[in-house]
Amino acid sequence: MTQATHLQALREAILNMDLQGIGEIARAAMEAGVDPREAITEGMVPGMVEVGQKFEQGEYFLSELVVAGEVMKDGMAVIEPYLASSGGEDQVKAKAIMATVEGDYHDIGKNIVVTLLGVQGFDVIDLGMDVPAAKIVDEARVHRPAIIGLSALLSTTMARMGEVTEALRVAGLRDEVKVIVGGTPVTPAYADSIGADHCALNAIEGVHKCVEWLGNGKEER
Ligand code: B12
Repeated sequence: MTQATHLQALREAILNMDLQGIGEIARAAMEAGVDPREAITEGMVPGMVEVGQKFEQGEYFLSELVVAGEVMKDGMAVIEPYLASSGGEDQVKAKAIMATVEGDYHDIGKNIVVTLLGVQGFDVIDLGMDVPAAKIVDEARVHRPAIIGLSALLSTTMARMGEVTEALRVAGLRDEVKVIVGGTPVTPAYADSIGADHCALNAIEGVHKCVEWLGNGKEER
């Protein structure tokens, strides 16, 4: 099997909601030496994008979204240990808080970012999904992270990101953290409008930005 065939098999496992097969497909890809980051971003993520398109077209329903989400999580469970052993570049040492904003139950993308930040040496405090702005501020007060990462997948919940940056400002914490936002509806223009520091194109680009920030003076707190 070629690298491309493994990536295709991963994509199809998500698209066909192959809950039984994903473990074996992901294991086979890892054992064949497929790069774990590519297995996620070039294999499973495009599968999820297609699932979303089928949902939009009325071909898939909510039950399919749920199962596809489970397949993705099972695939991630197999791939994650390989990410850890493939190592980061220059390991950074800093705290990062990650959360999916209030009202939003999409956590697959956020979990990928949590994993990749961990691989890069960040001490990640994962607050989970459906997290109110006040909770994020409380945790920031306790942990004093260098970075706060926010995820939103719904155009309706994206607005909650602005509540977080505002609450951080009111709490006097905004100037001591970098805020990075991501998720499909989030645009650089929106990120600018709420005073976020960066809008991630995807998990890998976002994590690179976090590493770059640390190299540019945001030291461990
Ligand atoms: C799986 C899924 C679900 C699952 C979520 C399971 C879970 N545990 O996450 C379930 C079934 C729960 C679900 C529910 C709903 N969903 Co849904 N869902 C999806 C789907 C198919 C895939 C999302 C996903 O996981 N993608 C894969 C991951 C890896 O991609 P990602 O999240 O974008 O993350 C990547 C980047 O964006 C980035 N990233 C993300 N966040 C962050 C943050 C930072 C800091 C950084 C650096 C990077 C980063 O990194 C990731 C990797 O590169 C999308 C379709 C789509 N194409 O996005 C719809 C989609 C997001 N859902 C949608 C809808 C409408 C719903 C529901 C309202 C459906 C309903 N009628 O009830 C509910 C809402 C529930 C709620 N309150 O949140 C719409 C949203 C439309 C909109 N613009 O608002 C979409 C776009 C489907 C569609 N095309 O209509 N959903």
